[in-house]
Amino acid sequence: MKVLLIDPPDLFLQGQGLTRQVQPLGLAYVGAWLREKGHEVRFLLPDTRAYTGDDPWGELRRAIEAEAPDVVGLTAVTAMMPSARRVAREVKALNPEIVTVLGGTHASSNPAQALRAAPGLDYVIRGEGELTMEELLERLERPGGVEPGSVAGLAWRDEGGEVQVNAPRPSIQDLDALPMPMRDGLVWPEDVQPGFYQAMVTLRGCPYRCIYCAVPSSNDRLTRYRSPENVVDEIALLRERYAIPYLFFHDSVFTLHRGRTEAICRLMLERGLVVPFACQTRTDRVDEALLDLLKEAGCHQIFFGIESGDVRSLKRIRKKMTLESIRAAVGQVKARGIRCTGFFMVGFPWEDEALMRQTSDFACDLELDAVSLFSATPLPGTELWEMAGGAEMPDSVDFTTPQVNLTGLEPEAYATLFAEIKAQVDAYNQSQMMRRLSEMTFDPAERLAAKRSWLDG
Ligand code: B12
Ligand code: SF4
Repeated sequence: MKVLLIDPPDLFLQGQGLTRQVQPLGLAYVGAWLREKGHEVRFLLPDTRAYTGDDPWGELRRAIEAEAPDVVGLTAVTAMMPSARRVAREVKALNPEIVTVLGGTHASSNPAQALRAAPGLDYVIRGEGELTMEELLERLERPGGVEPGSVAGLAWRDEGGEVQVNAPRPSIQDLDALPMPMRDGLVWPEDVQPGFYQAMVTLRGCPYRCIYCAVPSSNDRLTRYRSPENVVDEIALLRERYAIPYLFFHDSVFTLHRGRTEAICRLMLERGLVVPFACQTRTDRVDEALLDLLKEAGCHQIFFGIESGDVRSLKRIRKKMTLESIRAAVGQVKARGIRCTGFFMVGFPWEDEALMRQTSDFACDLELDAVSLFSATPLPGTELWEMAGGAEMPDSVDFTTPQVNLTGLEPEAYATLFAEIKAQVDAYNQSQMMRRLSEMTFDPAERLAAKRSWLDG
C-alpha cells in the first residue's frame, strides 16, 4: 500500500522549526518496518516550509493530493492534537477513501479520547506502532474486511460509531530485530538543512515513574535495550550515508544501564566512530568514570532533568535526589569540559511563590551552561494529570509560558510570577553566553595574520 507518514505542522514555527527537521523517530521506525514488509512509504515534514498567505494549509493539502496515498499515518504529542485533527480533516476532505491512522504518545495514553475527538481519524494505534500498523495494512488489503476487533493495540469505531479500544499489544522484546529508522523518502528533501544533527534512540520505556512524565503511561512498564553493536552499527551508517556532524541520543535516560552505556562508548572508540554527541539523562545515572568514558567517545553536551530546587518537591515528583548530589553531578560534567544544561519545572500544585523562587535560584546557582524552565503541565496518563482532575488539556506546545495553572495562586498572579522567574532564568542564560564569548581567547599573532590576509586579499 502507499503510506504517507506526516508530522503535523506547528504553524507558529513559520518554517523556522529546526528541531522539526529531524524526522520524528516514531514515524521513522514505523516507516522502516512497513517498507521492509513491501509497502511504499513517504514522509511529509510540513514544518520545514514557511506558511504565508491566507491559506496556510494549502501547500500541505497539495502535497497530500500529489502523493495520493492509500493510508495517512500521523504522530502527535498532546499539544499537537489540534493540528493532527486538522490534517486528518484535510485528508478526508480531499478523499474520504484515504485511511487515516494516528499513533504516538497522546494516542498511546489516551486512545479513546483521541479517536472520539477527531472525526477525520479512522484508527488510533496505542503503543509501539510497527506490528499493529503492519497488521492493519494487511487487513485493509484483504478482501474479507478489516475485522478491527481482533487487532491488538487498535482503537476503532464500531458500526454504531462507538469507540472501541482493543487490548494492548505486547511490547517488542528484541529491538535489534527492527530495521534502522527510515531517514529518506522525504516529500520535500530540499528543505532539510544539511549539516544538522541526526537523532537516535537506543532503548524504549523507562523504569521510573516521575509524576509529570508521559513515557511510563505510553509504553508498558518494560524497559528494552538495543545491543551496543546494533547502536554502533547505526552510528556507522549515519556517518557513511549522511556524514553527520553531530549526534543526539534522544533517549530520555541514555545512561540508564551503566554497563551498556560503557559498552557503547568503548565500541565507538574501537571502531573509530567518535562523533560529537549530546544525550539526556538523570543526575543519579552518571559518575566520574562513566563521564570520562562518555567524554572520550565524543560527548559534548549533557541535558539533565533536574526539575526542582526543593528536596521535598523532588520526592513528591518521584525524583528522589538530594540537592548536594545534583550539584556534584553537574560539577563532574563541567569539570570534563562537557556542556551541561538543566531542565526545571515550576508550578506544581503544592508550590507557593517561595518554593518556585527556590527552584529558579537553585537553577541559576548550579553554574549550568544553560537552564530550561517550563511550567508544570498535566499530560494525559500522568499522575499529575490525575492530581489536576484530568480537566485541562494544553493546547500549545509552548510550555515555557503557563498553559495551565495548577497552583493555589490566582491565574494572573501565577502568570506574573512565572514571567518574573523566567526573566531571571533568561538573564542567567544571557550572562552565561556572554561569559563564554569573553572566554574565547585569541592568539594575537593569529589575529594579526588573519587581518593581514584579509587586507592583502
Ligand atoms: C526527542 C523528543 C523531543 C524532540 C523531538 C524531535 C523530533 N522531531 O523527533 C523535541 C526536543 C523537539 C521535543 C519537543 C517536545 N516534546 Co518531546 N520528547 C522527545 C522524546 C525524549 C523522544 C521521542 C522519540 O523519538 N521516541 C522514540 C520513538 C521510537 O518512540 P515514539 O515516538 O513513542 O514512537 C513509537 C510509538 O509511539 C508509535 N508511534 C509514534 N508515532 C506513530 C505514528 C503512527 C502512524 C503509528 C502507527 C505509530 C506511531 O510507534 C513508534 C515506534 O514504536 C520523548 C520521550 C520518549 N522517551 O519517548 C519526549 C516526549 C514525546 N515529548 C514530550 C513533550 C511534552 C514535548 C513538547 C510539547 C515539550 C515542549 N513544551 O516544548 C515538545 C513538542 C514538540 C512537537 N511539536 O511535537 C512528551 C509528550 C507527552 C504528551 N502526552 O504530550 C514526551 C513523551 C516526554 C515526556 N516526558 O512526557 N521532544
Ligand atoms: S522523566 Fe525521565 S526518568 Fe522520569 S519517568 Fe520520564 S523518562 Fe523516566
